Amino acid sequence: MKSIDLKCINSLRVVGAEAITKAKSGHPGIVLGAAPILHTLFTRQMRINSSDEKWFDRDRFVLSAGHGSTLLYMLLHLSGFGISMDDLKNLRQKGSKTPGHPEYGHVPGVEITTGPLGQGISSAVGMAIAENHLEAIFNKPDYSVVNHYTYVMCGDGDLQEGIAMEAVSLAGHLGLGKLVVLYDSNDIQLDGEVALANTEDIKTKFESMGWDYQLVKDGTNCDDINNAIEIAKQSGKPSIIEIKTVIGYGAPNSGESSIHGKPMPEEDIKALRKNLGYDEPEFTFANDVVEYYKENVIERGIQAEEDWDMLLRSYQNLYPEEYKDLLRFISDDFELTDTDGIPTYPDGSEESTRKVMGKVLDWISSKLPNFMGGSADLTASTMVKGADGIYGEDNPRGRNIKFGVREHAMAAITNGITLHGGMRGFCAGFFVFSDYLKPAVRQAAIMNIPSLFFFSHDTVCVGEDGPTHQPIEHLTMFRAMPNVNLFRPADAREMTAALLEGIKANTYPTVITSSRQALPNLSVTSSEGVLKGAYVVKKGKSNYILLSCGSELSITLDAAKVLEEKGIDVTVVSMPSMFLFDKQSKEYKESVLPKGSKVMAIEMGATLPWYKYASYVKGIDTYGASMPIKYIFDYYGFTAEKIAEEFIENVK
Ligand SMILES: Cc1ncc(C[n+]2csc(CCOP(=O)(O)OP(=O)(O)O)c2C)c(N)n1
Ligand SMILES: [Mg+2]
Repeated sequence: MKSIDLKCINSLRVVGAEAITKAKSGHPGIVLGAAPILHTLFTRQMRINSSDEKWFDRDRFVLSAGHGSTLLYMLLHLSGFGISMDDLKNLRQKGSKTPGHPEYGHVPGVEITTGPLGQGISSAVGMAIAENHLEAIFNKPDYSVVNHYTYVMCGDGDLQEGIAMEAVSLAGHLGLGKLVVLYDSNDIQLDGEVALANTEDIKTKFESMGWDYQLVKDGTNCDDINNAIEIAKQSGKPSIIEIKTVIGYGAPNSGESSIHGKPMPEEDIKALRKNLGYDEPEFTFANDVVEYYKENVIERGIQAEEDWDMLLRSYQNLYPEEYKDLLRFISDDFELTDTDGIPTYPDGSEESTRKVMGKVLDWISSKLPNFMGGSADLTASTMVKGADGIYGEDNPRGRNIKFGVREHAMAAITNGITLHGGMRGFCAGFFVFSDYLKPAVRQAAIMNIPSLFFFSHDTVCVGEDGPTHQPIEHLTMFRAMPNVNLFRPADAREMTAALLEGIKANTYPTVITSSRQALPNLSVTSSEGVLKGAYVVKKGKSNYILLSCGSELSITLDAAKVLEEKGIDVTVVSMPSMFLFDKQSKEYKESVLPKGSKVMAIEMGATLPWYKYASYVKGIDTYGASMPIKYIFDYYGFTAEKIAEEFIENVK
C-alpha cells in the first residue's frame, strides 16, 4: 500500500466528516470506517468513465448501505462526475446535488437509489443477471463485448434484511460469478453491537448458498482488499468479502454506535485530524490526491472505454448482425410498431384476464428480445413467464426467471435488470402478496424507472383460499403511491391495451392486475379509452354515473340494465387507471365525470380511493372469507340486482 493511498483515504475521512458536520446531519461512522474499501475499489478496480457516464460496459457499483452517501459523493467528485466541492459543502441541503441518500437520475454517477437497507444488494443481483444474460447473447470467443462486474458495498444492516437473503440465495443458485459484495463488517449498527441481534456465521451461511467467501482482517489495508477482489473476480461464484473495519475510524468515539449517524462536534473533527496526522486545510483534496484519482480512475476509465471501442470495431467487422443487435439492446431500440399476431378475443367470448395477460405477454416476449422476467413460483397461476426457457447457468440465454417464493427480492431484482440497461425487467405474483414487495415498487417509482409488476387473483373472487389470499386494501396501496400506474383492466381488450401502454412507459413503473375467474369480453370497452384512464362505456340520459373497473365492470353494466328496466337511465364509466385519468385535461375529466353528476363507484376492494370521484362506494372494507366463488358475489352483494338496489337506496 502506497503512502498516497493513506493520504487519499484520510482526505476522504476528514472532508466527509466536515461535510456532515456542516450539514448538521449525516452518517460519519461508515465514511471513516469504509473509506479504504471504496478508495481501493475505485482506484484499482472500477472501470467507469465520467466523460461517458452511461458507457454500457462500465462496472456497476451499488452502495447498498445508502447512508454512506457522503463517501460515494466524494468518490464521484474525485472521479470527475460533475459533483463539485460546493456540492459537497451543500450536503443534504435543499435542492442540492448531494441529497441525504444516493438518488438515481439526480446525482451523476449514481447507478441506483439506495437507503432502504437490503434493496441495493438485491437489485445488484438483477444487474448481474442482466450482464450475464447479455454476455451469453453477444459474446464470441475472444470478443467479450459485454464483460463487466457488479460491485456492492453493504453493511451489517443490509445482511439482516430478509430481502437480501432472498436475493443472495437466488444469486448463489444462479452462480452469478461477476457479482462481488464488499461487506463493511464493523460489528456495530445503529442501536449498538451487531451481537445484540446476530449470532450467525456469515461464512457458513454464504458458502451454503453457493457463494465464495473471503475474510479481510485489516480493513485499512488496500492491498489485502484488492487481492481479495482479484480472487473474488476469478471465483466463478458470487463472492462476498467480509472486510473487518472500525466504525468511525479515527474519531474519539470510534468503534461505538454513537458515531453511526450523528455529525461530529468541531472538537471531535480536530481530534480526528490529530489522530490521522492530517493537516490539509478544510474542505480540501490536495493536488496529489486529485492527481491520483485523475490517473487511476478518470484516465484508466477513459482508456478502458477506448479499449472497448477497439474491441467493438473488430466485433462489428466480424459479426455485423450481432453488432447491430447489440446497439439496439443498448439503446432499447425496440418498439412494438404493429400488433400482427397479437392474441385477440371476440366480443362476447369469455376469458380470465390472467390468461389474456399470459398470452399477450408471450406475444410481447416474441417481439421484444430484451424482455426478461418471471413469477414467484406461481407461473401456473399468474400465467406470466419469460421466453427462451428457464434462465440459469445451463441456459444463460433464457429469459424466464424462476424467482422462487421470493417476492421482495424478485421485485428489487426486476429493478436491477431495468436499471442495468439493455434489458427490461418484469415479474409476477398473487396480488395479495404484493404486500411482500411493495418497498421495491416504491423504489422503482422514486427512481422513475419502468419496471413492470403483474399480479393475478386481484379480488376476493380468489374464493376457497380465504382471507389470507384475498386482496382488499392492495389496490388502494398502489393507487396511493405517487408515480405508479396501477391498471385494473376489465376484459381482454382493456388488458391488451394496458400491457402495451405499460411497455411504452419510461418514467414510471406499471402495476397490472388480473382476474382469476373468466370475464366476458365486452363490446363496449375501448383501447383508446384505457389510455385516458377512464372513459364512458354506456351513455345514459340522467346525471347518474356508475363508476367501476376490472371484473366488476361487466356486473356494473348488468346493474345499469336492471336500473334501466326500472326507468333509471345511468351512465357507466370504466376506470382502469386512476393514475392516467388524473393526468387528463380538465375538459376530458369533465366530459367523463361532469360536475353535478351523482356517482356511485363499484369495486371488490377497499372503498377509500373511490371517494375521490364518487359520493357513494360499493366496496369491501372487511377481510375476505373462504368459500367457492359461486357464493362470493351474493355474499358481498356484487350482483346486478343488489348493486341496483343499493344505488336506489343510497344515491338516487
Ligand atoms: C429498511 C431499513 N431499515 C432501517 C433503516 C435505518 N438505518 C439506516 S443505517 C442503520 C444501521 C445499519 O447498520 P449497519 O449496516 O451495520 O451500518 P453501520 O452502522 O455499520 O454504518 C439503520 C437501522 C434503513 N435505512 N432501512
Ligand atoms: Mg455495521
